[in-house]
Amino acid sequence: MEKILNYINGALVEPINNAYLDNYNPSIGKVYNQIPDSNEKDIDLGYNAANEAFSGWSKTPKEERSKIMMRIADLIEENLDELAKAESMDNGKPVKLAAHVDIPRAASNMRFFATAILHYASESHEMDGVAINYTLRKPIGVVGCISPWNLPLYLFTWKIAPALASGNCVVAKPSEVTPMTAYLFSKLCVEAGLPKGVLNIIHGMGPSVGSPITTHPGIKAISFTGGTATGKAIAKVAAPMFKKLSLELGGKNPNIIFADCDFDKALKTTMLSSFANQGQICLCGSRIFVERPIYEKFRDAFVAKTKQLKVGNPNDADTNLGAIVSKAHLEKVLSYVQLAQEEGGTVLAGGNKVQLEGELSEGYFMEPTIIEGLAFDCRTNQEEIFGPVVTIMPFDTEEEVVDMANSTEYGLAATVWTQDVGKSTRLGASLASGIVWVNCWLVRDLRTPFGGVKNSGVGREGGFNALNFFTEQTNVCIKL
Ligand code: TXE
Repeated sequence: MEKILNYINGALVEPINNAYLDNYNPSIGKVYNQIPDSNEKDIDLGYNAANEAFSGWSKTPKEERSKIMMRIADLIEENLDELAKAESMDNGKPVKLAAHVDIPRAASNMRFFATAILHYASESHEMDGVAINYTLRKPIGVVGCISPWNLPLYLFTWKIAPALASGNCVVAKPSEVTPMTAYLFSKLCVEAGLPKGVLNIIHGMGPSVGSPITTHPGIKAISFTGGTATGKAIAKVAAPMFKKLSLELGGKNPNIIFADCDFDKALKTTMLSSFANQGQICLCGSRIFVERPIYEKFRDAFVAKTKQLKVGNPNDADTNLGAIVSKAHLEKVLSYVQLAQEEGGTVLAGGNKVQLEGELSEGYFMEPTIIEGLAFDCRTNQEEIFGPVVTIMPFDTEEEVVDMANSTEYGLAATVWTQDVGKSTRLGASLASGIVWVNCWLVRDLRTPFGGVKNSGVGREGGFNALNFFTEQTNVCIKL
């Protein structure tokens, strides 16, 4: 059985303890390769390699760093088919989605930060003939990047690219649930000539690999995307060590549909914002609020379209939903359907595990699910489910829907459908959310601030925000 390897000091290596974990293909429900079960000793090796490489990499001219990153981006594109198939096999998502979204975005992440660093400038403050201040922005040193399973290579590169571009060396941990594309990526880094030690990718579990990254005294900044509970645990250990922290956590996003919307566009995009990637995107709109005059019309059209979605083989071009990422996660998502019914909800579509045939008979498939009749403040409407399950509710006034939308502990993304500019600007201001999309969803300009408020996270990624995060400032004041 194929073994995934760690990438430390420029080489692909076995974990020190030679222990491995099983890696499942969620579409067939079977182990298909093995992943290093690394521990703090491998983190020490990775850290030492990164620390050694730092002086060279941080002094490498930006243009040179940029060129190497651009070569990695080219290699991602040249290997798009292989990467997309690997992502699908590891995560369960349709190959088509990985080929159109995940892998192209990984290349864009590398290219975006490879060029952003060339345009990165810092401030100067002149004091009326007294002195002039200028701000130097220096790389931090060795930084840690920890990423989740839902958009594996996409989110992994979203962190690594700005860290490397700004001259840091990295110890990175992909999710143990979806390690494959990070492994293939490490091979591309070797091929592209990334100097040894600049990036170290170490595989394994959260407690044995993620935790030693967050507690390592030499790793001065942590960029993390994942669950809110894990984010809380990381903040607890990293804050007293005065580490810089960027936390991208969960969401329970409202999708607000006013009666004056472009109905067809709202419906078409709601299909995606509800069920893309089996609903396993932290930006998915899982609470749908529809203004009462169009509630029944929208609900019926949405239910009819959802029933037509194909849950099936991720390799088929006409598959809309592939497998849920793991057995444990499928069980968690199904338990929320049960909870919703206990809380008085009615399942309008889906609600069940899907039993496919042949090779896929043991896979973790689930119907896209719509639930009606729940109070906005019940558990189903407050807790992150992170699967193909949405709730739908009517509303009467703008004030009421803003209150319901803002009622959760999360505040990552919101979507608003209206033709009224005044209403959209009012909601843009009053929704407690890091991102508000009006008449669209998941339209991403990589320069914009990305992140959430409340328990959805701390800090912002994207554009110069990410370069600011991965640099330390020194103000130099010169007396005139
Ligand atoms: O996340 P975890 P999981 C949410 C979603 C999902 C839940 C759990 O609700 O159901 O999180 O998913 C590493 N110190 N999101 O289990 O556990 C872990 O190995 C350091 C939202 O995947 O947070 C993995 O690499 N690291 C989300 C990463 O943290 C630790 C996307 C994320 O794992 C660690 C995915 C520790 N103590 C899930 N424990 C989003 N916002 O995009 C675990 N890890």
